Amino acid sequence: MYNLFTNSIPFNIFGTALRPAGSTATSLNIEDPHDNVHVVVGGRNANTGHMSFPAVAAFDPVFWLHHAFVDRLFTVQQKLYPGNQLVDQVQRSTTYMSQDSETIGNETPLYPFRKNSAGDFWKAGDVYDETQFNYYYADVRPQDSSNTIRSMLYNKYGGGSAAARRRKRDVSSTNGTDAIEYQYSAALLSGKFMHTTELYLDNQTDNVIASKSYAGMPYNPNAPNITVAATIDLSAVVDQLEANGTISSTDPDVVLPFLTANLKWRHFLNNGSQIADNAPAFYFEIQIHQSTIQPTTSSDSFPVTLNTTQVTDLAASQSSAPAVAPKTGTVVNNNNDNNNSTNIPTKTPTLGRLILAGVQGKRRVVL
Ligand SMILES: [Cu+2]
Repeated sequence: MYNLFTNSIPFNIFGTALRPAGSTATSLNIEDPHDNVHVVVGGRNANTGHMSFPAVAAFDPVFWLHHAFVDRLFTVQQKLYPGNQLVDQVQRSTTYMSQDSETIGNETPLYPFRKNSAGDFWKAGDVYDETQFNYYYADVRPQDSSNTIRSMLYNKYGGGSAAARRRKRDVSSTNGTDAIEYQYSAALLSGKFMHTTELYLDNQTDNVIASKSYAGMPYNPNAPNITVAATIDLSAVVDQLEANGTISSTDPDVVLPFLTANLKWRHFLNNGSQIADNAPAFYFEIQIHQSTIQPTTSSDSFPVTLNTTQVTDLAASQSSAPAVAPKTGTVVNNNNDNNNSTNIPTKTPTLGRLILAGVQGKRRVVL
């Protein structure tokens, strides 16, 4: 969560998980944690409740709690990056609310939500200010400055965690000695179906080190191939590996080769079955990112990313055997990973995308 806000991300990337295959844009986006909660609450099997299924999720009262939280996150984003907001995007399929090829943006009516007795519909551009609806969030108040918001994020989302402190290293630089911090994450590109990806080391499938769940429609091999991005933070995993002696340090020259050689994954559909990386209409790409961070010196400022190294694409050499085959990655340096792409095509092929539409435009839609 902290990384999502400490990086300045163009809204059309921040606001959606949609990415074209092979995208070099950052995998950070607000739909990613949003999806996780749907499946964590609703379960990842077929008979475990409403929240995992977009078509009926809003029948679960916890849906409203969850989407109020997402709404709060948008308020945080607005406070930190004023003016970085919804831009026009082209719809790429027909849904209840939108037509294929329709341009959607701040002036698009938000069916079926009418705002007055004349029958006008709310539009995204109408609803950036939540106080007009007589509410605000206790830790993102109208009078709070961006400094106050940064402090709130630092205190609530781990800018000063013990794990982060352990990764700090003192390194000499041209200006003397600086403290730096290494962060590790897995950037995933995956199919936009309800599924869960589990990461584990070597072939220890009973020892899942991290997982990511996607809310969406049940897998359909005949559906359009749509790819979505997610990020799994691995910094705590790396710390644990160092603590138990599996790796000798958390330095990149130790960690990146280790993860490249040992990180494995598998995907489960909502019926409990496994799905291969290269199944029809599915897609999978995994990169390891290592960022060198200059930590904050005060809680109301953000850390600075000094550079990012990317091990790409671990899945390419083992696309048909997700659990067992060895794989290799190619190390590239990418010092400007967050701003490479600003024109992400929009697709809205399923009802699941209605929720995405709500995510893309603050308070545009709630289901
Ligand atoms: Cu949702």
